[in-house]
Amino acid sequence: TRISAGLRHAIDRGELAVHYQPVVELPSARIVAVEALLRWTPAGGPVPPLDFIPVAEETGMIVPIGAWVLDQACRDAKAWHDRHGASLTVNVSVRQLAEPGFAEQVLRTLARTGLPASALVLEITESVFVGVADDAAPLLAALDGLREHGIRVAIDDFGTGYSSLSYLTQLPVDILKIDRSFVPADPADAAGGDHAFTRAVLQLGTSRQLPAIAEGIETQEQARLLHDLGCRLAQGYHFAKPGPVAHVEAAFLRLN
Ligand code: G
Ligand code: G
Ligand code: MN
Ligand code: NA
Repeated sequence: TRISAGLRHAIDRGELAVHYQPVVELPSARIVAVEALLRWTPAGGPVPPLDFIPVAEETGMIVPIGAWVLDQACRDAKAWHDRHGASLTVNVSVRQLAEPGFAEQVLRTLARTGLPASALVLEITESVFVGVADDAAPLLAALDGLREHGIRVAIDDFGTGYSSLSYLTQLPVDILKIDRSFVPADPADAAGGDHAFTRAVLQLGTSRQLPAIAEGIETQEQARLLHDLGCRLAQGYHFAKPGPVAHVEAAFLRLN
């Protein structure tokens, strides 16, 4: 396809860029981390991640592209960690995690860029952890190896993958990212049954010391509701949209 053909040259042609979206603490809205989000702009104009990332995964191109993202993001985040103590979260596909030598690659990147392991969070989508019992074992082992070095693991899009809450207690994870579909659009609407799930996840997080990040916070009311429910970390357009390095620097000046 056109996408897979174009992706093969995307790195060499300098068409890839990493944007960043702040993760903030509630209620202060100070930035405590940034999420790296890949952008691809070939000659014809930008292609949305939801269009090209699945193709990159199917073709295996996500392996070199993911390595490029990690390197770029660690270099950019080094300064934010030095100046503000901010962490970096990077999305990792199961295809990358399954690659032999992935853990070594991550450790080499940290050594090269000077970002400490304690400042790196790898985001894995919840689907990696469900319904793949046998094939999952080596992936979970790879995650555990990284965690032994102090790298943290977050479950992304949590709540969309149908894993039971109790199953969570067996997974090698440090952070839950509550998918934005579970954040009530209008907190004043008492019919919003979404509360129950969010509340349960936050309670589980408290009992197991698993911090949660609420995604997709678009209004002050949502931020207040999540804080009232006991959520300490949030991300969303209400605080800052994803943007290039200069955009993040401005957000640090505005919020920290
Ligand atoms: O930035 P945006 O909302 O358009 O991202 C859409 C999806 O693309 C998100 O689910 C996100 O996890 C995924 N994504 C963004 N950047 C990367 C990346 O560098 N690697 C992988 N594997 N997924 C990414
Ligand atoms: O799957 P993942 O959580 O990695 O996807 C992150 C995506 O969510 C990014 O593409 C980003 O652009 C998008 N995003 C971030 N904040 C908001 C928000 O407040 N509202 C909506 N609708 N999307 C958001
Ligand atoms: Mn993510
Ligand atoms: Na998500």
